[in-house]
Amino acid sequence: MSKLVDEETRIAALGDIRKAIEVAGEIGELDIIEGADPDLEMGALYELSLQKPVPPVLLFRKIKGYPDNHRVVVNTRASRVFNGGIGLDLVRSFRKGKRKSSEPIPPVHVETGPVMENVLTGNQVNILAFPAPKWHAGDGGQYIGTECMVITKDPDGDWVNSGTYRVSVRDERTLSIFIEPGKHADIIRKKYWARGEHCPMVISVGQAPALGAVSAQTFPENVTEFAAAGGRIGRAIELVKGKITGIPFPNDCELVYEGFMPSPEELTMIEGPFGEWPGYYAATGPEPVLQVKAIYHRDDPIMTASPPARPTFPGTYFGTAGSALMRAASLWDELEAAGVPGVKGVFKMPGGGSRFINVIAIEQMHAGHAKMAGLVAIGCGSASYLGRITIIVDDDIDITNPAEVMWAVGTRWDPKTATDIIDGMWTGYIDPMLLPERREREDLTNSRIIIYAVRPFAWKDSFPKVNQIPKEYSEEIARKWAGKVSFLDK
Ligand SMILES: Cc1cc2nc3c(=O)[nH]c(=O)nc-3n(C[C@H](O)[C@H](O)[C@H](O)COP(=O)(O)O)c2cc1C
Ligand SMILES: [Mn+2]
Repeated sequence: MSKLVDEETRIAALGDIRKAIEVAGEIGELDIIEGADPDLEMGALYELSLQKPVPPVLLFRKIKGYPDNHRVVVNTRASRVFNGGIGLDLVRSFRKGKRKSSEPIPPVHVETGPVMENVLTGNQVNILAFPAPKWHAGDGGQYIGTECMVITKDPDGDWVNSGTYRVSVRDERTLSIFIEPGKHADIIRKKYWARGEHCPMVISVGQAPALGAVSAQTFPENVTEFAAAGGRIGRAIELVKGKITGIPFPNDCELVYEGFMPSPEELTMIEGPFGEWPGYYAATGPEPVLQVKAIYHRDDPIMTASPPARPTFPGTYFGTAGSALMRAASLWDELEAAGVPGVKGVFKMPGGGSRFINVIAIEQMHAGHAKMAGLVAIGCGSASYLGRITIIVDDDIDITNPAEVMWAVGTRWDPKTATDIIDGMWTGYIDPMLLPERREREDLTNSRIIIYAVRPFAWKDSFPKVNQIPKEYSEEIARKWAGKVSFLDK
């Protein structure tokens, strides 16, 4: 982890967006940008920042056309406030059992909080008053929600779910939300619709980094993301209830919308297209909308944003806002929970974003071990949606280095005998390779390949030895010849 920020400060920043921005300033990782145009200019500046492997926090204020103190912040979670480098240690630090306080802490209900500084209802509701950037030229709308929380409550129980799903502005009182079929808010909203009711919903578009993180992460059904966030910051998230729907939301959110979502039979609007993280415009079509009945906001709200960019920018190697790293950690947790032994590392290959290319290093223990890891990886909860390639390698491979992974594929993989291709897996509309006939039939499935690039277990001990000067000897020789052989000093 970064040596710049101590653990206590980091946890405080994780629980408070304003603190996170302050810390970014203190360590020289904050750029305050005044006067940028929300129509494409902010998006271009953001994408430029992703050329840095660990991008700085960009805080936009005095946004053209909006009140000076309505601010937008990007890169908070991807910044050096939370990430010190780009190795496997970072993945480890995101893992469940490896955190200081990994036990969930249930949220508590309180009467009020800063989010109630302004309560707007009835004719006061005007979504257009808040800066909603058009991030990319091809976008069919202004997207106010990219690092947001869409909060719904199971009508059959206590489960309150928070998921990040993109949100765009339709008009003064209407928001579009794109929720892939099968995501938790989709499962919950359908329960209301089956009863002939509109789905009550709350959307926060500015909140603590910990809340953004858990909302983008896949937890099992019936698990409340707020409890997971509480565990990470070591204190209960404080919730207030929406005055119209009773749906709870954190009391220090920056800007919150509350309303109802009628069923698609009753009302839809065209959503998208939107420049998506795989690097394309794939999903667009009629989607249900949120009819906003109330807005709550702090006096000088900060909208958190994490607009998608193609996963070839260095800043996205952990996925936009750190998702690749987080999803690698979740996959690692789930492999172990499923009983796969000897997992030494899990990483997401640069270029594949947070989902397309999994790489798993194992210390092979028995026949069929690699297959066990591969099949669990493509089927488990956190990696099932929208995958493509899973590569299993031996643990002598540095899986954070794509050249090493490709070396294993090139030299330890027999395509004919060491491959599984499995069809009918869960994908979504944003998959650019969703086959056209499947897209038309709403058959949101794709196929996966598992590449077993490991020394075959049965003859691994007689597998050709690796040709490399041992690291210790190499270092010893480098020391010995330093100052005498010029390339060694360069
Ligand atoms: C920046 C960002 C944007 C996202 N946008 C969407 C989206 O528009 N639609 C969607 O279904 N999932 C989106 N996701 C993925 C979901 O947040 C993720 O699958 C999460 O697990 C959803 O919560 P749930 O598991 O409670 O359904 C996004 C993730 C991130 C990090
Ligand atoms: Mn969930």
